[in-house]
Amino acid sequence: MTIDWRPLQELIASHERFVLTSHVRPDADAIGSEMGMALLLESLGKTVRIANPSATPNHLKFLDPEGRILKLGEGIKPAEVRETEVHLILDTSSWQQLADFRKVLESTPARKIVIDHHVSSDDLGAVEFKDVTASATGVLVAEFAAFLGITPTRDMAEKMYCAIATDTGWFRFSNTDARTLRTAAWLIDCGVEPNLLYQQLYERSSLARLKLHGIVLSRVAVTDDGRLAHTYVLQQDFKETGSHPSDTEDLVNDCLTIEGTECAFIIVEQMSGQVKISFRSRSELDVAAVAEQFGGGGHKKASGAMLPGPLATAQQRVLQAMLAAMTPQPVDAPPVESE
Ligand SMILES: [Mn+2]
Repeated sequence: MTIDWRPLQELIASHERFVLTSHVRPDADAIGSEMGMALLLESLGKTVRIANPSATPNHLKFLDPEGRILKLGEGIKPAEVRETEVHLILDTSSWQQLADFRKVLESTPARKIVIDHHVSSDDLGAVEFKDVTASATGVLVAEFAAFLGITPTRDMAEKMYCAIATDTGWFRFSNTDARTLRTAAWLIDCGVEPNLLYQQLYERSSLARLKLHGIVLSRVAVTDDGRLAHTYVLQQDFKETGSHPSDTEDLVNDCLTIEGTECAFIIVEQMSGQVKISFRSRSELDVAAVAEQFGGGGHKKASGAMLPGPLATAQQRVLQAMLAAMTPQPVDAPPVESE
């Protein structure tokens, strides 16, 4: 699929002031695409502001060293956001994902544009530049630069590269295609040094986090012939290692690196005594349906729920629910007699 970028080129040529926005809990594709697009528009002499419904997470602040991305309601008021000619929405086309920005966007006099690669889609009243076959919004931003005949500066290219590299799990997810790698190669030609960005994105753990991972991974248990892996985190673990609840991210994914695993969950004890469960699946098992049994929800392959403690009781309940939801393992069927 190729996007016809001409209408966007014309829209940009005929307007001066732009606001860029992305989704709640922004990831590196959101932040990288916004920053890359902002630098691109500024190279064309445009005035650009960036405002999001959530603050930029600490680990992505290196993409915005000057702190120019503002949070709606904190760094920038809704009335100030509306003072623009064009409102450009990147990496989402869902009202839900825009949270508090919905009101602003519904009442803005500005022209609205969406650049996105997600399947889920609401009518935002925007001109859409959408390609669900693109691995990242960063790919689309880079392709737009190429369409304009602009060679990204190193700075611009780095933002786009981070967007693409993270949405493809550093080029290992199934969405990684030749187009992704061609775009990445072009950005490297523009000065990107991938190893430096990899360090920024993935090699800035604290010692406390690493020690927490050691403890929690040493507890991983498998059941049902290794198809289900699970582990848990106690409040005591945070105290002992000096780590934080956010340091438990990715641990459930690590459980799925064991050969033969189809699904996994992790239980994290909360200060309140409740427990938070994160579910993952890489099989047909729909873990959103399992999470819903406990009042939670999410996606088919990643979901979560909050249960009352104590941890051991919650663990038994969740284990039973997961085992019940998993399809029985195919056994060697006896030869069928023809009728
Ligand atoms: Mn994305």
